[in-house]
Amino acid sequence: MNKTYICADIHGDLAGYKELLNLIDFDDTDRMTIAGDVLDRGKYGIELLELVLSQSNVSLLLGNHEMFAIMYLSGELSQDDWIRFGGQDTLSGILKMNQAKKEELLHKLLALPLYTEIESPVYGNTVVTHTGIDLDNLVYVHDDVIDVKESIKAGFERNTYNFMCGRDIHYAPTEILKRLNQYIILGHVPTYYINDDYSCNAYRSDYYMDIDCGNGKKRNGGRICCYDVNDDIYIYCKQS
Ligand SMILES: [Mn+2]
Repeated sequence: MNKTYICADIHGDLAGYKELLNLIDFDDTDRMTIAGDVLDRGKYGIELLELVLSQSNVSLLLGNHEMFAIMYLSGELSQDDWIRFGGQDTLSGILKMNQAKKEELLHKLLALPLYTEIESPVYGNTVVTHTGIDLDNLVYVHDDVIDVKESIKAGFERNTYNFMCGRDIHYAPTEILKRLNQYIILGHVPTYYINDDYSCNAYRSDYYMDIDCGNGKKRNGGRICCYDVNDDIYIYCKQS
């Protein structure tokens, strides 16, 4: 009851998402933020997108895979390139749509926000976003403080592709991280690439938390991770 959850990078796993909602007893009084990448890799990206957009207490943020769909629908990404990025099944779904349906989808995708803020008992006012900051477009309040929200906006506006697929927070040295003015919860990079033990557990530092536990690549042991903000615990879906 009245809980706040965050997950990320579900990647077309409709059954896994439903399993997660069951596991956490998600009800109308709870809130869920999905920090991007419901599309691609898994089979049911379009269906998953439709479901989360229909849930009034679930909000979806823009991930690079939603951006790929926007680029494809806007004629800025070729089918071959999208397939290379894992878009095969999403593309098949879109190819079955008529023009009106495609336009409706594009309209919905363009409305997805880049970030949101939640109140964390551990970290205070916290930014939730997909990739974090773009190291090539940091906005300084002064020498010692980087404005996280302004950096996200600047990175996206100056070079959307670079912001989504470039040198993100995972490449940031500690001198940069310690200047961030807010804690960040994000996904995008599967945590087995970051964790010292290569595990599919959430990654957590003093500056940010990555909860993409690799559900897009289940063969690597990847799974859905959900962060329970109130109780400061992680809930993992077992592999289906
Ligand atoms: Mn991503």
